[in-house]
Amino acid sequence: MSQIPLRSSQEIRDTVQLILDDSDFRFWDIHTHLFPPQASQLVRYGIDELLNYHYAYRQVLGFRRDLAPAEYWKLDKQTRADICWETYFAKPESSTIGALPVSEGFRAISTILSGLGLDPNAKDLREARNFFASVDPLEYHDRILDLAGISNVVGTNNPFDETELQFYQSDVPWHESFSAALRLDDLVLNPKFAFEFMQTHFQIDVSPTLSESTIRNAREFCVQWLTGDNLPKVHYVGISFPPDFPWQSKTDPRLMILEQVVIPSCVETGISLFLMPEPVRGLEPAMQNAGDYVGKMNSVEFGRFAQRHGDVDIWVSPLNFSSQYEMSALTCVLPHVSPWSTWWYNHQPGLTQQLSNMRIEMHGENSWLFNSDARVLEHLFSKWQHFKQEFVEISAKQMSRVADSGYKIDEQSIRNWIKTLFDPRRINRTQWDEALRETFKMPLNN
Ligand code: HDL
Ligand code: ZN
Repeated sequence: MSQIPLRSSQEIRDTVQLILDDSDFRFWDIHTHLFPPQASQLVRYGIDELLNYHYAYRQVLGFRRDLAPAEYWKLDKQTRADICWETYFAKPESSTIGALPVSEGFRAISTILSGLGLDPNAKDLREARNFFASVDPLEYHDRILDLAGISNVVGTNNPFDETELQFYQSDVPWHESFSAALRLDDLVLNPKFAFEFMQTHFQIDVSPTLSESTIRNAREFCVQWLTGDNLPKVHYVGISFPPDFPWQSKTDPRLMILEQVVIPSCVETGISLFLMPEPVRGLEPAMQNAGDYVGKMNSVEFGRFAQRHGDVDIWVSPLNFSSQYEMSALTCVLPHVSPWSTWWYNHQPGLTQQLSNMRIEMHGENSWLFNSDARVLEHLFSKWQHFKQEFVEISAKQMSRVADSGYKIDEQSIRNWIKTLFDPRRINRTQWDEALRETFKMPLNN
């Protein structure tokens, strides 16, 4: 690999592009909502899924005000997809109204179709539907991972979901690309439901009074899910929180469960915690999955909460863009807290640029820059493809600045830097500490 110093920003940009285009260079997608192709009842792919995803229909319902949501939902899935297509892709002749697939949600669909050799300019969905009807789910899964340049996919695995649980308790094998994240929103935010579920489905003795035995049994339940056989390797516990989550009210059952059940299970197993504050769930039920809004958390209270838990690695991804700045500041203060990627409303190229530059400039490598959050398989491809387009610009700019300062940048150092930013061992403290000890020879306290 070349160690000749790169000088011009064009040379640096070309080198970054070369590294990202290298087919041996594969990313881990560390937060998705995907399931292995074998779990057929949970897998979503194809044009009708894409056009019925909330990124797409929320826009149709915003632009096509002639369609009331209540009427829209009475239509079947294919008709809804056809409406989407007609509005954004089919370019009706003799019309002076011209919506384009310019938003991130629709550009993604154009990228996906082009990447699969289908025509995003087609007049209707016949060709696309025929194609998706003919794919073999297993082969297709691998094809999408190849297109996306992804080697490994981390799912989101909720033991309190009946359909998911059926799969976890079955003998159906997992695809080798998958590993897991334990999703515990129900346990923390809706303990009444979670405890009933634990009693009914696992015969575990737990009660809403949060007695000592309840805490102990719930903790055992978590440890069992983090280390047992139901899931492939679990990398972290994921939880989303409303903006007004009581980070300081020690008598609030939700905080008690988080601090007395979930966090001790993470500490015991050496598994990280991934927190997603600020969604306001179901503000507009008529919008279905697009009906969640965003609020603003109290970052100081969150910081004090995180400060109390230096024994667990905390990754945090607030939904409110403005809170991202506060989380970057927090990682400068609390080294066990790191900002993590973005989701939902922040998954836009302009915001990715802004946020990634801020993070790199403020705290170098101490964040995780991207995950897809894909629920429909093809989003893995469009989101990574679009991210990489932005990342070339981001890293070329940052590397050029370092080169301008007099520090020598070559292909190897850029490659190592990108690999470090996306090194999956970073998700887990124990693994990462080991990797760092192997690399840096300075004596450290164990
Ligand atoms: O709660 C989460 O994990 C989020 O990432 C949501 O799933 C996400 O915003 C979503 O609904 N994406 O489609
Ligand atoms: Zn998610």
